[in-house]
Amino acid sequence: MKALSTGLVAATLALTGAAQAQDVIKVGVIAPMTGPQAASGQQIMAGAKLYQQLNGTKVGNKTIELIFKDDTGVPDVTRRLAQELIVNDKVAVISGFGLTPLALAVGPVITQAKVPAVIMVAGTSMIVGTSPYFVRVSFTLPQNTAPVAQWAVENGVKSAVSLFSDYGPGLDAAAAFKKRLEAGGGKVMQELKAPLADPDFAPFLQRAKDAKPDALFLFVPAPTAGALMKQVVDRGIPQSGIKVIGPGDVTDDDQLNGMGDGVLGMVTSYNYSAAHDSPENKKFVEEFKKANNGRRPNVIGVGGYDGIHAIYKAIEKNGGNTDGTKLIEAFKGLSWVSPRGPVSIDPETRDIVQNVYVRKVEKKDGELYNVEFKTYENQKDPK
Ligand code: VNL
Repeated sequence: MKALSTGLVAATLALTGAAQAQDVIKVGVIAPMTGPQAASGQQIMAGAKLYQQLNGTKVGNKTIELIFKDDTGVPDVTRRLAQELIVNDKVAVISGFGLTPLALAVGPVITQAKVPAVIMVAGTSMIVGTSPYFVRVSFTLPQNTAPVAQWAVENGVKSAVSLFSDYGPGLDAAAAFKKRLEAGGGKVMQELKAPLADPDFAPFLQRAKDAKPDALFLFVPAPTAGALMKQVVDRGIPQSGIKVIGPGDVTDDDQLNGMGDGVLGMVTSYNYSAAHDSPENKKFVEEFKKANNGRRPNVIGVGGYDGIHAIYKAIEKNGGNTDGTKLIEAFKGLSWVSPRGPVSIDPETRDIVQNVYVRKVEKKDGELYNVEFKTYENQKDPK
C-alpha cells in the first residue's frame, strides 16, 4: 500500500511537471549585451521586456518565457547559443541578432532544426533568403535608404562621396544610394569603406571633405553612430556646405543628443523615429523611458518590442501549436500597428513591409529629434 501510494505520488508529480512544461513556450533572445555593440543588446532586451510588461506573458493558455543570451557580438557564439537554446532549452523560436554576421551564423542551424528565427536588427537584404525559417521585423538598408537618395536628387545633389562600414548593410546602403542618385543624374565620386571593428574615421572624413561633394552619404551600424557623427561635426562638414545624409542609423535616437547641435538640420530616411507622431508611439516612448531610467527607445528597441509581438501573434494564430514548420507559416501575412506605424510581413519573402519616413534633426524641448516630414507608405525591400 505504501509502495503504491509513493508510486502514485511520483506519477502525479511527473504528470504535473509534463503539463506545466507543455504550458510554457520558450523563446530565445540572442543579442550583444556586452562589447562594442552592447547598446544594441540593451535596446533589444528593453523592447522585448516592455512588450511583456504591457501585454502580459500569456498567449491563450500558454505562458511565454523569454530566455536572454549575450553573444558579445561574435558569430561563433551566436551559433553555439542558438544550438544550445534549441537542443537543451527546447525553445520554439529564436530571435534577436544585432548584426548581419550574427544573423547569418544561425541560418544553417535553424534550417536543420526547423525552428523559426525572428530578426530584430540585422538589415542586409539577402539574410532572410538564406533560410526558409527566417522572418524579419527590422528593416533592410535598401528599403531605408531609397527615400533619402530620392530627397538628394530632388534637392540638387549632383555629386556625392559615400563613407560606410565595410560589410553587408554598408554595401547594400551604398549600392541603393548610388543607383538612385545616378538614375537622377548625379554621380558618386568616391566610395570609402571603413572597417566594422575599431574604425578610425578621421582619414576618410578628410578625404571626403577635400573632394567637396554636394553630399556626404554615411552608413555605420546604429551603436557606432555617436562616434562617427562627433567627428563629422568636429570637422565642420555640415557647416562647410556639404549635405550630410544617410539612412537613419547615423542619427540613431539612442545617441542623437550626444552628437551636439552640429547635426541640426541633417536629413535621413528611416523606418522609426522616437518622435513619430502617433498614439501608439507616444505610449511606447513614455513606457520605455519609465522602465529604463529615462533612456529613449531607438529602432532596435522597437525591433525587440515588435519581434515579441509577432511571436505572440504567430503562436496565437496557430492555437498554441509550436511546430516550427507550421509556426513559420503563421508569421506570413501578419499585420499590426507598431509604434513606427503600420507594418506587415510579406508572405512571399518573410520580410517586413513598412512606411519609411524622411526626417530632419530638430530641437524640441531642449532635445534633438528626427522629425518626420515625408512618408513613403508600405515599402518593401526594393532588392
Ligand atoms: C546592422 C544594420 C546593424 C543597421 C545595425 O546596428 C544597423 C546590420 C546594430 O545588419 O549589421 O543600424
